[in-house]
Amino acid sequence: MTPIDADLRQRVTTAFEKHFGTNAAHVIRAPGRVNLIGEHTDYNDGFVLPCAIGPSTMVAIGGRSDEQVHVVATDFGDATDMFDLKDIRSSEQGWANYVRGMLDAVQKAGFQLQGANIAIAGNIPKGAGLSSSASLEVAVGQAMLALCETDIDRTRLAQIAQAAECDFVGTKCGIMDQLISAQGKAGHALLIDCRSLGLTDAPVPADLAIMIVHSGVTRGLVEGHYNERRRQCEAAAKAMGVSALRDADMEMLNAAGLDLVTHNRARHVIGENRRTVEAAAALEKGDLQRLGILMAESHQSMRDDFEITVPAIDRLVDVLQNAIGTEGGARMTGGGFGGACVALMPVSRVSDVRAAVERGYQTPDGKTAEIMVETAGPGVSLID
Ligand code: GAF
Repeated sequence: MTPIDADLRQRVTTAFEKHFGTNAAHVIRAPGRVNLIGEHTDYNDGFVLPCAIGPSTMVAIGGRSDEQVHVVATDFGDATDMFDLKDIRSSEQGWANYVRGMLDAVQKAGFQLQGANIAIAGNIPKGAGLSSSASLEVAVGQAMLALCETDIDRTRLAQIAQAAECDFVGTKCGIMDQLISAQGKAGHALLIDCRSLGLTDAPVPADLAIMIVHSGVTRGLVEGHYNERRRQCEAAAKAMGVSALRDADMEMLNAAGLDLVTHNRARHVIGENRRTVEAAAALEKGDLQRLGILMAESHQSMRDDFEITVPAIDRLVDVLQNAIGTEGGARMTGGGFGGACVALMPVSRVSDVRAAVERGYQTPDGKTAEIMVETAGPGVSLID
């Protein structure tokens, strides 16, 4: 366990003991993720290339003799929640809906649950586009099933977590975030086929650094924009007579006569699927030049065709790309409208690139950006 994980474990178990007066039965860790390339392709049945990262959410859980669930969230000032497993409704506290939604979805998937006490602690920066919510869903689901001594296939767990987010929280997300949090593999990114849910290992070379830089623009209340993009993609697929944009190509798109905005949204997805599959091959070959070109094209497409970047993010990507040069690249990562950028480069270049970001980029409130250098880590696991 890393020292940071040990701190988080200490925080979550201490909160559990303080709040519930006993020791937890289990502690579960589910990681955040960074997507190397393949944005807004998952809900179009396409390809994504994420890896799990070090920052995570931990859940400590213990049983109760009734059918209630009592929750304490250390990252929200020890806010609490309480509900009955037989009657789960939406809460006014945003964070609580991920817990309620997940347990509702687990039950709807046919699993029998028991009452529980739950403490939550996380260290994934919120609003950074690094999947703090998916990791919470996966951790809560896995913790509850561990408490109930019930095994679950990890892909199934991810599907249930996705259903919780779509049906209970209301963001019509794809499967990427939940699946990589559940299935992540140390030292690897995963090329995920979001139609078959097939996972192909994409080893991350030991001398390749994964840098994540938070723009300081917090993603918040973006469900509306996100769901709108999804509707536009579905409309484009329908107009071309295919079940998802995964099955469309540029020839079909050019013949479809779509309005400009819908055309551009579809063009992003068609190009991004091709780039993602190519990037996985380039990563495997250690071809950093090609990776850099693909990442630059991906960013440009998110900026101009999918229109999900913001000016601060574009400036940050510019600084990163100039500092990195041709060996590696940078792009916005995640759903968009703020959050973080991902940059790939030889490990030997990290300190120069870090210095360039510190010199050349300020967050909108005038601060230095938070920079993380991550290695690809494992998916959800039982810590205790
Ligand atoms: C968010 C969603 F949750 C994912 O499913 C994915 O669509 C991503 O945005 C964009 O690639 O993280």
